[in-house]
Amino acid sequence: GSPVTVAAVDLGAASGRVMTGVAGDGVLGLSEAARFANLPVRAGGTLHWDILRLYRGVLDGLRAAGPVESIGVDSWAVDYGLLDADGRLLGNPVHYRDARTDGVPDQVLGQIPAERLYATTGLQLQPFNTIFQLAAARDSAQLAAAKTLLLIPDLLGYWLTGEIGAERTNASTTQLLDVQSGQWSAELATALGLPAGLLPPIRDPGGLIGPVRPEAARDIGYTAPVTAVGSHDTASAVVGVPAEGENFAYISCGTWSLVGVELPAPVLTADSRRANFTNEAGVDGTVRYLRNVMGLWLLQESLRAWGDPDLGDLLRQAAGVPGLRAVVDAEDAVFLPPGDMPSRIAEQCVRLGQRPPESPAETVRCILDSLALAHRAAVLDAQRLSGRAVDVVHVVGGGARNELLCQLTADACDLPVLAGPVEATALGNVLVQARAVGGGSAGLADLRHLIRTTHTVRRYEPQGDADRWRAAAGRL
Ligand code: LFR
Repeated sequence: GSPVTVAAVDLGAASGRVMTGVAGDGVLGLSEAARFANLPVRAGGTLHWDILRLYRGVLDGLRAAGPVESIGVDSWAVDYGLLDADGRLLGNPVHYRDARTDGVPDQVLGQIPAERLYATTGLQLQPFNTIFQLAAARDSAQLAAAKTLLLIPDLLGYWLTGEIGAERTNASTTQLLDVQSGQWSAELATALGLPAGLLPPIRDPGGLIGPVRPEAARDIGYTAPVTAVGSHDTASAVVGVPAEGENFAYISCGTWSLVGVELPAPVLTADSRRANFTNEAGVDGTVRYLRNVMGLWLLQESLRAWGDPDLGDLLRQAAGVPGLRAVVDAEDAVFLPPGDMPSRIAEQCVRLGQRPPESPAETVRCILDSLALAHRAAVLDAQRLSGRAVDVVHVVGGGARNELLCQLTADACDLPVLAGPVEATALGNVLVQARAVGGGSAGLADLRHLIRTTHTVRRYEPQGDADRWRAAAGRL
């Protein structure tokens, strides 16, 4: 059909952006209407998201992007706001990196065995999963007063439209959704003692959430339908992977590296559980079979500790540091909380019997080698556990810009890496909206074909010595 113009709101852990997208037959373009910082705030001993500040950024961004024919919102996963019986927000959403879940997973697993939890939800164990955040808040006055839980994109969608719901891809990250039925698990909600009806009805990507309500329409300067997209940013990013066929792995590389394959059905074996692979819901009924790797967070948090020196310079120096001198386990939860990252990295190097990096350049090299090594492990495990063979690794997101990381990933995986687009998440968001508004019947393969014909990717051939990477993996 003729091209449609939509706005994609994409909130990341460090910044939010509103992109204007134009999509139609043979056409796919994206331009940035607004970008704003996302600065978490520690108050009263708790690390919060500044959600009203973010909503302000969304409204201003939509005004700059519009008028458009549809609006779609995606963000990071697992975090939520609680509404009271009047539909008012009860407090600021808590950041998934807050310490309130320390020790909580073990308590919950004492009540619900890990095997049972995996069979029900298919989800990886991460301390910050919504189920554990709710368990941490079990006896709070706030939860007692709560009538509705809304994940971050659903909360913004509610403010924009007045409509309540839980978009499926993001709901699947809570560890409260039944992977077989695709509905909330009554068993888990009861085990957690959640108020009845706290979890709103599930809605699918591509559906209409509702029109922008008059109050918000005044703020943005127009009205438009808000369309459900893959509201988990990683789900939209996977839509935005310009892959051909099915024998590909993807790395959605930003604050996190999400590494895995796309499958038609979940893998729920004991081996899969032990490898901490997750079966998150993808767009169009797919399964995002992947593992979380700590990602560029290791780098971002190190830069912060060093007073934000120039990243380009550091990366150039890091390229000159001999590789694989020291590596850390980029899936280790010690790296999860904010705080002094270079020290944590050095400590782990020492604990593993390696000489720790001394300069920032050496630390950056250690981080990139370690990420490449973790990418390798997850790509190998995904293939072994799912039976899906992989002949290429797509890197999308901000990490696709990092040439050294892309080359090291190709070397470590011993596979070609196709890097880009950087804005895969926004593209996935735009494409699902455009399909919904345009009434088309395109499948994911068609959407990806459109990305391939309108965007360039950069190819990295493996050049490393596979045995060296295998040996380095043995050190962890
Ligand atoms: C990436 C991401 C990951 C999720 C983490 C926490 O932005 O959404 O997929 O595990 O953030 O929500």
